[in-house]
Amino acid sequence: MNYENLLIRDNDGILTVTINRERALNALNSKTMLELQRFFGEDAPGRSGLKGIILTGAGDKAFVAGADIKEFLALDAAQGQAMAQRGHDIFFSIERFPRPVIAAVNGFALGGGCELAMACHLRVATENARFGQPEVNLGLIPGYGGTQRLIQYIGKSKAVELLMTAEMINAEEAYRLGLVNYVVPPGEEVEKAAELIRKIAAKGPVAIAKVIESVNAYFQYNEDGFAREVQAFGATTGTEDFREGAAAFIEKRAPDFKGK
Ligand code: CO8
Repeated sequence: MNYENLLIRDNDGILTVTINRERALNALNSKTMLELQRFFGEDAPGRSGLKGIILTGAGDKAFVAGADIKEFLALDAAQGQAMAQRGHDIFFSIERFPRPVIAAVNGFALGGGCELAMACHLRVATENARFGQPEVNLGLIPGYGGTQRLIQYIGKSKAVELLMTAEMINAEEAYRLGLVNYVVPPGEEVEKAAELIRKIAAKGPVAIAKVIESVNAYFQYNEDGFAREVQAFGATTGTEDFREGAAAFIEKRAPDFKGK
């Protein structure tokens, strides 16, 4: 398992996967997404003795601060839609993984980072963690399942508020809303996640896989909201507003949206 942006540590069948782009607050660039795809699609499934996986971010500031904004500046609508679809497929492979996958959220979990944490089965957050879907600040919408999974965890009312205002919430509020399972002091998040995996590893593995499969089935409605999100994300990627929002982020200024 050779990766550029993922650090993998095996501790007695518990794999800790650290997204390792600390200087960009672990933002998900395409290389990292490809590596997550390879890890969850090819390397992890065949691994014998695997008890579970912990996903975390390098450093003490961020879990993942989103998709890498600098990389998708020039995308048109079709490319944006394709990129969102690829991200959905990768995040589904996490959500459908038959062993427990736990996000150890050690700081900012924004945009694609919040979406990544939500694709995991459980979330342990540090007291300084912050969650949010700030895409509308950029003239975008979430493109990795955020409009669907945020509602699943915290309900429509609060989810719509967070999606429309782009407000961040702290770990305590995320716990109160049901977005995270545990809040721990910084530095204890990986051990807490490992403790949960050890507890689950003592149960029947087939039963655990079937719990995951059955719980996921609950959310398959007639209308495919995930497909709708992919199309809608593509539509926002092609806008002048998005170019302006992303340029404003990079130039560290407020955006001037024109509604086009
Ligand atoms: N992408 C790229 N670079 C980033 C990102 C990001 N998402 N977040 C932070 N960085 C970089 C900064 O540009 C900065 O780099 P540099 O030093 O070269 O300027 C470095 O990380 C440190 O960041 P800051 O200086 O901004 O650190 P602060 O402590 O001042 O602020 C924040 C921390 C609040 C987290 C701030 O960095 C921020 O607001 N980041 C952006 C958060 C965001 O908007 N995330 C959503 C991105 S969009 C998204 O995730 C869409 C998902 C779906 C994609 C679908 C397919 C394309």
